[in-house]
Amino acid sequence: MVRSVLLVGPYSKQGTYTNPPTGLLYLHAMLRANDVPVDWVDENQHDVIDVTQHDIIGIQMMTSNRHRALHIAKAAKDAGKFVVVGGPHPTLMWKQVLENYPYIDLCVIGDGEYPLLDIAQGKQPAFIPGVAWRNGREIAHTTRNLNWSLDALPLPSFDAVDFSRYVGGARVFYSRGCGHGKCIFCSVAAQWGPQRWRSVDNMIQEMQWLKDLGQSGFALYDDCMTCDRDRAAALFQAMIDSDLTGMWWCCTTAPAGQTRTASTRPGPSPIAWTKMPAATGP
Ligand code: B12
Ligand code: SF4
Repeated sequence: MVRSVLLVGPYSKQGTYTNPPTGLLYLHAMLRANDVPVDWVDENQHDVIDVTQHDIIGIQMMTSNRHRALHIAKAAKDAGKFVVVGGPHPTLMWKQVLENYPYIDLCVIGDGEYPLLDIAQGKQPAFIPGVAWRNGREIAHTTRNLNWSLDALPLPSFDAVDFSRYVGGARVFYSRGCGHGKCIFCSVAAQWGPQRWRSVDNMIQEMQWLKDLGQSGFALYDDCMTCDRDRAAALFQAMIDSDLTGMWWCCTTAPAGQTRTASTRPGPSPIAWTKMPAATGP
């Protein structure tokens, strides 16, 4: 039996620069494409969270917003719902989460699209890669399948976003993970595994669609955009060729040492500015 899902972005003090929550929109798109009834709310934009209308309440959880996420999870469980959490915190801390918070039924470990679809379609956790749950007194888990075919994912549901509520443009990802992955303070490698890329065509398709939706600015939020210099250059060139040269920016890293190459190409460059971590470890 298919169960309906409410996706929740809990309040997290974000400051004034805000983007639509791409992770939740990827989940939304996957469920929608498979005829699972789904809605999403973003508490950062003052949406009211009504946990009574759906069968499953799926909550995004970072370490920094976990207290708010736990509060919502408890309210959902009190309303008799099946409570799923995903995102960086449960990906890294699923055992601790399930041991301490009985009102959480299941944690998704890593990429959430396929596991959440399986849950909504009623599959038993033991047969779903990348989940942890309580099995009697034990905490059980399955190993995740790294999704290397990011192009196969439906594009995030940007058509379900009221962009006037956000200050920044759409948060777009060319890859998941970081090709450097060695900074001792950083959890990206543990969260995402090795860096996995989308194709240039798939990126351009998404950017073109966003442009059609009235969005000419993109926040390329990859953790290390220039860890693969050739791929980065190919995307920048395709953006120029496709006239997708509105305001955009990306993150990169000093160890890759490649930003200069990417940003000083001859001819018109769409680059606006890049961000680099101040400390990048060994
Ligand atoms: C955009 C971003 C931000 C934005 C928005 C944050 C937000 N609330 O979403 C801003 C700039 C505000 C921000 C701030 C901070 N951030 Co930040 N940020 C990111 C970044 C670069 C991208 C997030 C993203 O969109 N990813 C892409 C999408 C596709 O992935 P996703 O959202 O994680 O969703 C997928 C899965 O996680 C999962 N999933 C997610 N939610 C759910 C829910 C359910 C129900 C299910 C089933 C699955 C699921 O499925 C999704 C699809 O596969 C990540 C790094 C990264 N690459 O993920 C860091 C990251 C999330 N940030 C991090 C940190 C540490 C911070 C700060 C604490 C930094 C600081 N010192 O101030 C602050 C905290 C802000 C706050 N008070 O909450 C850490 C979090 C680590 C952790 N243990 O939680 C990350 C992982 C980076 C890192 N270096 O480790 N951040
Ligand atoms: S380069 Fe960035 S994403 Fe990669 S390991 Fe270092 S801090 Fe993390």
